[in-house]
Amino acid sequence: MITAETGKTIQTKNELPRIVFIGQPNTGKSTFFNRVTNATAGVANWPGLTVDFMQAKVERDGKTVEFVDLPGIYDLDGFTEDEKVVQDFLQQYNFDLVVCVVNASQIDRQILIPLQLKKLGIPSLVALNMADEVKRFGVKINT
Ligand SMILES: Nc1nc2c(ncn2[C@@H]2O[C@H](COP(=O)(O)OP(=O)(O)OP(=O)(O)O)[C@@H](O)[C@H]2O)c(=O)[nH]1
Ligand SMILES: [Mg+2]
Repeated sequence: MITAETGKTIQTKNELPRIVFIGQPNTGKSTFFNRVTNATAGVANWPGLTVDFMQAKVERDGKTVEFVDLPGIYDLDGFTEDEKVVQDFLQQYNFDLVVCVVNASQIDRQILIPLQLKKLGIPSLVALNMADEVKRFGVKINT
């Protein structure tokens, strides 16, 4: 069973393992995040950043992990406000894993961020979401 605990403050050194959700807008990051954290996440104000993020601590098998849901972006090197927020987050905070949520029916248009994460050497995995759409569109994925 997963239990989640809401917190208003964030530590800047991660004593807890921290997992961060990144990806293009509308790929299902927040849906995934809410599912993982039991939809009890709290909004936290991160010092040095202009927007609030969802964050939640999840306890499982006696271990606590912190999850953070970041805004959707198209390009880790981009110049929009949200892209700047994600860049600042990755530069200013410690994290242990980035989960890049991808709409699996649009991999050709969404592969940029996973490749950028790889190039930066950031520990990350790609979550192929929208499996129902993949099925509906008859897309075949060579994982
Ligand atoms: N068909 C389908 N829809 C999904 C799936 N996962 C999420 N959605 C829907 O996709 C829409 C966007 O989901 P969000 O979780 O808000 O996406 P997001 O990546 O957090 O979006 P931003 O915060 O704007 O970047 C919502 O309507 C979800 O219900 C999925 O696996 N299949
Ligand atoms: Mg979201």
